Amino acid sequence: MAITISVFERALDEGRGLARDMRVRWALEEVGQFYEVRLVPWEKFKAEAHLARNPFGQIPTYEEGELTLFESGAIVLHIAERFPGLLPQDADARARAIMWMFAALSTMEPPIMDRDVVEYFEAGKSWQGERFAMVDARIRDRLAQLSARMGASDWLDGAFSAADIIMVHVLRRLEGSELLEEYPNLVAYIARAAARPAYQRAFAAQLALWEKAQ
Ligand code: GTB
Repeated sequence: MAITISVFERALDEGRGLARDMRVRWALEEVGQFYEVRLVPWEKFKAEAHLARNPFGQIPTYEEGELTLFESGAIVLHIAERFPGLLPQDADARARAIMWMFAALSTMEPPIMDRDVVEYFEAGKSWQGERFAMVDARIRDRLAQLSARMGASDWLDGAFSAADIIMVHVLRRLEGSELLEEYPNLVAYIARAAARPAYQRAFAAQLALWEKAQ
């Protein structure tokens, strides 16, 4: 069945692959599924046609036959359940992989996204420095806890899974902040994931879009 995802017509991250369609592309590449891309220009995010796909007017969205999904975590979980390769067969291991997906989305990602809010939307505000320090302290706590749990493991829990896709993509948003460098095992974790051929195909696809838009 044909798969279509909605992505930024023109992302603002200069092809760094930080927008959340990267997770979906990566998951589809891991399971070997071809997909079409619908380019959504900024001015159409809140247009009726896109709101019908995602009531919040965001990307990514995912269409497969009659099914339309939004929320990158739900989409990656669906892909992992629909196609083999991204979730363990063993029921307990599968539950743990899904737990890690939630951990990435609801425990790691919020303070990391807050940092962008402080950096871009609170620039010039009198409280920006204080907020930066507070948010960075929260992020450091989370990174230290994740780093301690991962130790020398290659992946979050046994074999590579959908949870690693989400977690690595969440962590990548910190690249360039120097926060990650305090945790060499997390830096190595991201590098290991980024070396995967599926990651590289997904990254190249979104980069090509950005380059074409120049
Ligand atoms: N929880 C949702 C999910 O995981 O799917 C969040 C989706 C989301 O925030 N999407 C952003 C969006 O559509 C794009 S990814 N924003 C438009 C809006 O809310 O109206 C975040 C993002 C935004 C911009 C860049 N950039 O320009 O480089 C990168 C990433």
